[in-house]
Amino acid sequence: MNFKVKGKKVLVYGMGMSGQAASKLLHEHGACVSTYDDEGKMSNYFANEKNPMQKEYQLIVVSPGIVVRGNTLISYFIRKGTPVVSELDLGYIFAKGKVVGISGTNGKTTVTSLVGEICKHSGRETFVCGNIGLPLSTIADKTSRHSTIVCEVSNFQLELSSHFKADIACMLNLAPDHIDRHGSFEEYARVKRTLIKKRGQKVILNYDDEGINRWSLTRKTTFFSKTILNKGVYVKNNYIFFNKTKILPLSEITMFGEKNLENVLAAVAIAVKLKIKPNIIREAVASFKAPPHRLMYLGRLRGADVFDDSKATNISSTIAAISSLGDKGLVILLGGLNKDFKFDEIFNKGWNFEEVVCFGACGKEICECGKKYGYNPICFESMKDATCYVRDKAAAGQKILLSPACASFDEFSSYAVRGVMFKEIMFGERLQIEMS
Ligand code: UMA
Repeated sequence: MNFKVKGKKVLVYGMGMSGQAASKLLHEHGACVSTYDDEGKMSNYFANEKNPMQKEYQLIVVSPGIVVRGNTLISYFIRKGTPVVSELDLGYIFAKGKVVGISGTNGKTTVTSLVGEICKHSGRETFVCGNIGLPLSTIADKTSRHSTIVCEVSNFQLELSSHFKADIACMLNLAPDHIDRHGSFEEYARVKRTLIKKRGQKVILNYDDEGINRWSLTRKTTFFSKTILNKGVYVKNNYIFFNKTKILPLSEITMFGEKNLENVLAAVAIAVKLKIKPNIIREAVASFKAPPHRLMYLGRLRGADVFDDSKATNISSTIAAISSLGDKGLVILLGGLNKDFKFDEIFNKGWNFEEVVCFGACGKEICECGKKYGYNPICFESMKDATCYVRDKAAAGQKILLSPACASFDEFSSYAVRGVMFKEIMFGERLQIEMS
């Protein structure tokens, strides 16, 4: 791609992981880098601007966490005609090799990790990056034309990306999320769809997801499904098939729940499109363990089974967890920071929860919603208080599930910290008490 940065004045906006990686990459390619961060976070290596709108730049690189809609700095430079690209675009421009882009509302990290493991197992030079926690710009210069880059792609990253083109683009599912950022579900879906709209891509779509199964744009689309298809990746007689070829039996999948079956099917579809042999796929899937905080079984407390699904930060993810475990004996913990959701879908299915326990910034809102449908939720200020309550009442036959349907940022720095705290309260403190 003809994209020269040498000698150009470039402003990198946002000094988190992405901005730091982008600055370094640009500097290594001869750009004159300046940085800017709304929170005043500084770069130790480059000029930190105070008033970037008073300067001239030839390129602006934007971090994914920066909300584009209504951003004064971004609109100022776009109006001026200065090219504005995302960090994902920048990394892509300098990366070499085959790019796999994986997006969707839920399951992105699991599928990205699994595809990465399958690729590594096949002996390929593999880079796993993107929203999973490693900016594409960090690894771009390490790649070669033989590399396979497996990139988890978020909507935040896609929003300003016009260059990024995945050779294999996979969309897992679509459900309302991040409406607070995008303004509407339609806009969220439009941004997601840009991943699969580039020419000459191999596209992989979830046949079972009504939100996206009509997104098929080319004959090159491969579908995956939990039910039988004529072709593509599908389940028949407890086996995963690709067209007529048996790939692996479901019994060899170590991950739990329907959603994880979908995740495996997506990963298998990507792997077959990468021309990886069935026996390699089978071995890698059988030895794969899901990343933490995704409907993760933590253990048993006084006969109650305890599950950490802290990664469920939207309604569809929570519903998938409830469907996987079943409502019988289910004690569900819901709450945190609302991302502009209504919670009716959790309560309007007639599920017979054993108890609904709400917490955090939107705990009361969830409680009120539950009451409309005849439930009697109990509400706590904090996740800690809610968890102590369920821990102290844990009893045989219960399934205790943290699947909050909300972001964690009202109380925690991430869903992972929330999940760790949940486990510590459920098990750690009890062990300490028993030992003292
Ligand atoms: N900042 C501003 N102005 C703003 C917002 C932020 O200047 O309006 C500054 C902050 O002060 C901070 C920096 O930008 O210094 C943070 O940048 P960032 O929010 O883009 O975060 P990074 O550290 O670069 O991490 C990003 C992704 N974060 C977000 O999309 C919010 C990480 O995904 C990703 O792992 C990383 O790049 C590597 O690619 C996290 C995430 O929460 C895990 N993603 C969302 C999700 O999964 O739901 C999309």
